[in-house]
Amino acid sequence: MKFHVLTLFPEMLEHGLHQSILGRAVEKGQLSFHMVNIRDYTQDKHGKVDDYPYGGGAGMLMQAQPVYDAYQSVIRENTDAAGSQMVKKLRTVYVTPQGRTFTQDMARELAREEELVFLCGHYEGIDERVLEEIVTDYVSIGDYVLTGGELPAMVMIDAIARLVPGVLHNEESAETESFHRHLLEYPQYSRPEVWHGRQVPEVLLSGNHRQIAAWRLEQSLARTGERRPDLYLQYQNEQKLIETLAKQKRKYIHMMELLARGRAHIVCQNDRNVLLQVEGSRHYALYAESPEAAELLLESPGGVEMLQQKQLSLTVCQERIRELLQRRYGFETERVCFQACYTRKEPLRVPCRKIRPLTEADLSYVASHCRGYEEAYLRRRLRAGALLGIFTGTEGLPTGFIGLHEDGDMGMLYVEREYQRQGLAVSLESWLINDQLKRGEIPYCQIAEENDAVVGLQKKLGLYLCQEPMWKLFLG
Ligand code: 4GO
Repeated sequence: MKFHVLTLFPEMLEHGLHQSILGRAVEKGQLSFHMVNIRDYTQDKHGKVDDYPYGGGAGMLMQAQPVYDAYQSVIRENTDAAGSQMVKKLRTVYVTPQGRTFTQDMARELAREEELVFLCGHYEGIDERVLEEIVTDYVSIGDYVLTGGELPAMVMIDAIARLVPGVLHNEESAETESFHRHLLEYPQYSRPEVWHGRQVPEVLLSGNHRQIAAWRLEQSLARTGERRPDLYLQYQNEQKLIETLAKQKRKYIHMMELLARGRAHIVCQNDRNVLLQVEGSRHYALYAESPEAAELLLESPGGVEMLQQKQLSLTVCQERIRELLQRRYGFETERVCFQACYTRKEPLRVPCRKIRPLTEADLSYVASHCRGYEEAYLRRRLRAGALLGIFTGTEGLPTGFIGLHEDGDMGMLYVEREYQRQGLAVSLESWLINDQLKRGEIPYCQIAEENDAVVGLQKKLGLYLCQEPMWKLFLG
């Protein structure tokens, strides 16, 4: 991932961002930082970049022209070598106390971009006109005023960069780490076993992983209740929703898992009716106990905001609600699926174990056998280590693959024609199921109506097929 930073003080970021974990990621080529000194773009012969504000008032403002030209240098560098006029639109973040407050969810969303531009103001700020032309996102790190945007830009870049696959050392990608949202981390201890007369909690020395996990959850709950009662209430609310959905597990497995895995947040809710948004995407899921309740939800602020979006997808699991959404809001049915979930705890036997994650180097192979998905999407999934290949051929090429979608369902299953009927699909899916079980997740998939072969495979592996359909609706 590449970060461009427009600033009057490039050294401030240059130094800070090349240390420790981020510095190592730069060396490994996973991140790159490109600082642009706005002063290099002034047309003033004394190097001046600021001037007095019209209408009077304290301090100086950064002028539009140098900021604009610095921005253009980044955008132009992005056009291809042939000098094509196609200018890539990059998300451009202006760090300002007037922005939306930066959160972990926002960091996740921004981490999906391949390139980002940060604009740092100084003095009293920047001429409004250039902001109107180049800024896509106004973001703040909190309700306080600083002398410049450099520190907040570094804060955001750090939070975003650590989510880029491969930047953190641990094998588990940030996406698959099983951390419960809305809960603070449990306390941790390292050597020595006794320090200042304080013992490391006994259970952590026991080697009993189940007990350790239970103790840590208990600690997280107690700590969150004590230190962040606001988060604790959110957590309790989500747990209640999960319990409601669990009463119709086969039907609402996707919503349960999205919540349980921390992959979605609640857009709006009244009582047990809820609209979820898959983190950092335009995918939504609706649970409502009646068409009236669905309507009430979509007429509430979060719902209205969703309806104003373009190109959104929404899953519903009730015919009458689908009809209402079609009639009242103009939703169209994109496809009908049947969900299947693996609700047992026992891992499956994997007959062939020649399986390993695919990498970005396999992009063209995957893309050629995975029609209907954008290349950028497949690249992101590959980077996240979410695609598994099976290698039973002779040439070191995969003979099939399977993947985990961004919103949590298994899919993208493919086996080369001449390797079919040898149990490769069974091995791939069993492996992926076991992987999810280790993280305490319930594996599930969404099968298109007509796909008998895939339905057969799910039954064979012991997944329960939901008899009622799910509709993926689309609003253009
Ligand atoms: C961002 C920028 C605070 C934040 C800033 C923040 N202060 N809370 N100061 O994220 C324009 C000139 C804004 C100085 C800058």
